[in-house]
Formats: sequence, C-alpha cells, structure tokens
Amino acid sequence: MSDDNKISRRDVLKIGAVGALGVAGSYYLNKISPFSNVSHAASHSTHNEKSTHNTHNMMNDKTKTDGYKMAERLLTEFDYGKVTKLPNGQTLREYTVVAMDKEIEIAKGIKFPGWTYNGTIPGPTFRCTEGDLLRFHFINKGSHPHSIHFHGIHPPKMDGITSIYPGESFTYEFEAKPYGMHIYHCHVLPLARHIHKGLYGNFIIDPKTPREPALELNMVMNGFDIDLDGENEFYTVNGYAFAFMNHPIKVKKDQLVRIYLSNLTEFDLINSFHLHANFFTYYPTGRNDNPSQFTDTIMMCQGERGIIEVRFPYKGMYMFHAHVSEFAELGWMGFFEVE
Ligand SMILES: [Cu+2]
Repeated sequence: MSDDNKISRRDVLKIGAVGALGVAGSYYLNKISPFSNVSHAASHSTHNEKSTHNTHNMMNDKTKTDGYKMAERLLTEFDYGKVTKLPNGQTLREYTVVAMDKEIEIAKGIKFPGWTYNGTIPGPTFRCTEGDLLRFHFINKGSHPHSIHFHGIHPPKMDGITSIYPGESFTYEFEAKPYGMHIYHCHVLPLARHIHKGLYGNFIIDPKTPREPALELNMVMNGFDIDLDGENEFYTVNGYAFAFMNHPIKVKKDQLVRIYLSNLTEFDLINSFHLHANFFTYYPTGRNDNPSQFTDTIMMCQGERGIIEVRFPYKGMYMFHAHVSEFAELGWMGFFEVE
C-alpha cells in the first residue's frame, strides 16, 4: 500500500484530536506556526529531517531556560505531602493537586499549550510509604474535565475514571499499596489527548524497609505533539528537550544512583532507555521480588515503569538516551557526568 491511500492509526487519532479540540486546536496551530520547521502537514519522516537544523542548535544550548529549570527541579523533587499521624498510628499524607492550563517551555523558545497538574509537565512526583493513608485533594481549575487515575491497589470508586468538571473538586483517598514504582494520569476521554497534553506523573510507594541510600532521580519519558497531528515533534525526559545533554547530571564515581523511570509517551507504542559504557540493574514496577535484569537497554510500553540502579566505575561522560534513534534526535538524550 502506498502512503497516499493508507489510513493509519495516526490518521484516526488526528481525526479524533481535531474533533475534540475544535476551535482551540486551530488557535494553537496558528499560534505555533512561526516555528516553521515543524510543519503541520509534514509526515513523520519529513518533519524529522526538517527538525535537524534546529535540534542541533538546541543540543548546544547551555542557558538555563525556565523549561530547563523545571526539568531539573523534577529530577530530584519528591512531593511527600502534608504529613500527620492518625490516632491509630497510621501516617496520613495530604496532597493538593490543581489541574490548570499552562504554557510550558518544552525546548528552547518552544511553548506547548499544556494541561497540567500543579503547573508542570510531568506533574509532581508523589511519594509515600506502603501502608500510609493518602488523600489527594483534586481541584479542577482547567478548561476541560479531568481526573486523577492512580496505578496501584485501591477501591474502584477511587480509581479516577469519573470526570471532575472545571470548577469542581474531588478527594481521592486510599491506602498506599503495593510498594513500588507507579504512575498517575488523567483518565478522561479522549484519553490520548488528555494524557498527551501533560496530565501525568510518577507515584512512588516506598517499601516499609527503606531502600539503600542513593542519589535518587525521577525521570518521566514523554513526547510533545505541538501541531496536534497525532505525532510527537519533541521527546524528552521531564519535559524539556536535551535538558541533560546540555546540563549533564553530576554523579560521583561508585555512588549508587537510583532512577525512578516511567514511560508516559503518547502516540508511540514504545520508548526505551539506553545507557552507554555501563550496565544497570532494572526492577520492573520497582518490585524487588520481580525478576530483575542486568542490562544497558530496556524498553517500556506506555504506562510501564520501573527502577534502575547503577554505579559508575570510571570518571567521565556517560551518554543516555532513547534507543529509538528518532526520539533521541528530537530531544531525548542526556549525559551523566561522573566525577
Ligand atoms: Cu484530563
């Protein structure tokens, strides 16, 4: 079949996106049009070629833009909530989560009209310990209905499949279980659009016996479809293209590094994490009782997540990136600088 008469899954998604976004979608298309190297009509292969010149500039940008600062902050910031003790001794953690529309800088000079939790893409990294009682006070100040769907074990009525309309609020309450590396995201239809616009993040439930001390890093793999054609023009970790390429993550030789990694990339079936010149131990879903892997490359479908543990035996620069070459060239690559 030629490309002309083939109706792809992406074409179907496109129709869905236009139908759902209507006037707002057109507005954003017009708004981003000055960024001429991302053509609305371009196919996946051609926009990759067109992006080459700009991405080369982005790869060599050492300035600390707002977008970069957000990605850097999300790398090491964990939200433990407001902590109190209940009469029965249980720890209660309360979080306030506000859905809001916000423009996010996702590459140098490129703004994405995001739907966010608390103003960042990805949203905050919620963290707690197995057995804690969690209360997420969700307030929708956005322009569309949203929800929070948590992965984990909880009563179905706390599962976040019911729309919370703009101006409304809802409190999700459940006990944190099982321990591991989880995610959360909006679960309102059309799902691809609500997730892709930025409503997702990592959700870590620590085991009751703490893990070994380490340099802990939070990484969410994602993509941005800035022209709303159902294909991503940028791929990142933590929301900013080439963030850790231009500003390498500093680690110490032989130090234990633990990465909480998830894939929330919409429209592409898989994403991956590849580390150069080293091997790591990978724990799927952050479970020590799952069979682990000792490797330098893992792949993840959307929603898949896990924990990477690694030590660097030599000083120097270690590259890491998606092993899907196109994703790497469109923003998803970085360095560890071992000192
Ligand atoms: Cu939503």
